Amino acid sequence: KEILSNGSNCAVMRRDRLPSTRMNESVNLWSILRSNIGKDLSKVAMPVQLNEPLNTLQRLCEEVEYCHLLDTAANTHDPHMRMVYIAAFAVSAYACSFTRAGGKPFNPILGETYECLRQDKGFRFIAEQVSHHPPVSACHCESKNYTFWQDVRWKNKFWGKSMEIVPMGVTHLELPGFGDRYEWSKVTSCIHNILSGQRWIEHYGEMSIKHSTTTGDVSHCKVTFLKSRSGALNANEVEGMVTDSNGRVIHSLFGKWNEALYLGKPPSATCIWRANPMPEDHEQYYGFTQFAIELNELEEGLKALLPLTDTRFRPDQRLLEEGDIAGAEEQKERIEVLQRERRRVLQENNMTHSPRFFKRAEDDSWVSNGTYWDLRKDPGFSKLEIPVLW
Ligand code: PIF
Repeated sequence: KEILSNGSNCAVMRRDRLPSTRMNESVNLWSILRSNIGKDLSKVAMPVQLNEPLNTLQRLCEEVEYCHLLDTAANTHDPHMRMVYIAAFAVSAYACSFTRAGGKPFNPILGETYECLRQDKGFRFIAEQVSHHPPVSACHCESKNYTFWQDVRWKNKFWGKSMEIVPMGVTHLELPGFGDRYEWSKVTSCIHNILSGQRWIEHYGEMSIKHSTTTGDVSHCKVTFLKSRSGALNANEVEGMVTDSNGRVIHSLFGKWNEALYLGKPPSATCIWRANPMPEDHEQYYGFTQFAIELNELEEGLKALLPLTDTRFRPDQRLLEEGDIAGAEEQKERIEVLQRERRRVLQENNMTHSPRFFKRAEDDSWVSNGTYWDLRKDPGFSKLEIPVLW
């Protein structure tokens, strides 16, 4: 186990296992879906048993697991090679989903926050649930080499045997060293066999990564996530093309979003990114990667530093992590009632909720208001008035 500092100047050992395995699901999802036909499923409270012990804010943090690709990009002078690393990073965000079709993340409570400070990886990440209906999660991740931010909202389409998740929102990245800005959007995800059989996840569609600098457009990368033909060997394949400002192809990429991405053409291709090996017994532990296992860990030194709105303090998610399904369900319902109560009070007073750490940008996206880490340092969240969410 690696020994790391968590920002409180105390060394921590990161856990390599969740406290409890996943219990067998005994939910009749069909009866829930059947009684909600035509309804927006994000407005239906689902049984906690369908969840994994992580929430959408933490799922956004998982997208930066392979941030070393951004560090490499930030140290690469050739703009087209920089784009290759950015494309690999954008693809790598999907790797963890391969083993995760079995459960859905917790839907964060409005105002719930999550921080992840990884000095070993050189970044600090914050996220906040900025809207409840529709659910919108915003995040901001910074390091000396890059700034990464996005807000995510999903549209669900239930097709009977499968469910399509269509993401909305733009992912942004800046490399201050070069004055580079990149923007892309996510592809469609589909959970197959939603009601019976082995669930599996597929991603398909085109991701267009636009690169711009203050001097104008420099390059572009189109990454295609291929739909698998049934029984074919092409599952999870991706193909990419980096083009210059004249549309000329400079680099080609190929690989699988769950395994690796290569630059060039076989057989003389170079591996740009490879997914980390999975922990032993991961099937019993929600299919979590090592990075995912660490996300909800509440180390001793961290407790006093976090705002009480941090996901790590959310009791239903913690109880599920510990294997107490009945306790988790009871808490989930209690917390949802509290949230409805707060919503009612706001409505009665003709007020709307304002996120604490994010603000609307001109293009309607959510960006950090830059206050989180300053407040954490001085006066410290324990000295501030923090809303009680649970
Ligand atoms: C509750 O969220 P759930 C509902 O929003 C409910 O309307 C609300 O009450 P209110 C509760 O307070 C909420 O807790 C429902 C929904 C949430 C998402 C978006 O957690 C991410 O009970 C979806 O869940 C990603 O879930 C899915 O939406 C990736 O979290 C797999 O729609 C869904 C998911 C559909 C089920 C998929 C099952 C896969 C195994 O009174 O305030 O309205």
